[in-house]
Amino acid sequence: MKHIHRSILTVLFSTFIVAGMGLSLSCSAEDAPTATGAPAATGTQQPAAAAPAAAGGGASITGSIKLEGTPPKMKPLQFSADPVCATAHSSPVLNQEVTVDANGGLQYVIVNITEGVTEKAPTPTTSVVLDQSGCVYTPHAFALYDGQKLEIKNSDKTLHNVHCYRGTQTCFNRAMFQGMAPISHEFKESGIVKFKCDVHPWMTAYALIAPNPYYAVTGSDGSFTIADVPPGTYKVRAWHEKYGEQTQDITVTAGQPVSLDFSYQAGS
Ligand SMILES: [Cu+2]
Repeated sequence: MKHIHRSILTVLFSTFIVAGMGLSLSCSAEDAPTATGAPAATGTQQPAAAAPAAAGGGASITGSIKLEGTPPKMKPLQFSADPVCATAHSSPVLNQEVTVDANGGLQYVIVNITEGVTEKAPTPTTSVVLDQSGCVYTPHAFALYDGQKLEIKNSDKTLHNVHCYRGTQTCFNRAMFQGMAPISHEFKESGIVKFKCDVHPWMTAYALIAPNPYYAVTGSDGSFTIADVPPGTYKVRAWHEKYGEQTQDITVTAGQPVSLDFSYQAGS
């Protein structure tokens, strides 16, 4: 009895702390997310989904990203700290940090053009959705166009907090209670950000706030396509949460799809 009592107190105390963080660490007004009444028009962005298409007359950049060597073995996530998380899964869920297929295709690599784009494409009116479901972020890695709205949902019957980092700096930190309406956030700066839940420390996700509409995230086979890139010479970057970034220069000619592959070395 004593034990149960202490557990309840611990949960209540944690809830209080996280709720407090939500109120006090919401950062500057510029970075503070706002609550939305209802899930508005949303566009889901799955891994490997193409970015919004720009004007025609260009060509696609298609490639594959491989992890060479023996990939590190990913451990199953330990959900036991929260019964809601533990009962949400009937089979083990592996840590998604290094997700490779049988051919070494590396998933969750964010690929984008970092230099050479001169045009400014319109900002998509649809939101990109980040869900918290089964105490895992979905998707694990994604991208959105600078100015596009990010909608964050809590589909779980438990408390999460969404702690966004840009490097070591907090971009926002919001508690999301069970049943709470989605929150919406608009980033003011391009770059990579990380999401983490302080209640469930295994929960992490990464996003690129892209400075132009030319980006993609590799799918489960390590492939990606950046569609409708106008003719020009560009620097293309691949970014992975563990293996870091690589860049290559390419030239796109109208009507001629370009192939561009990257490879990382396991153990590096
Ligand atoms: Cu959580």
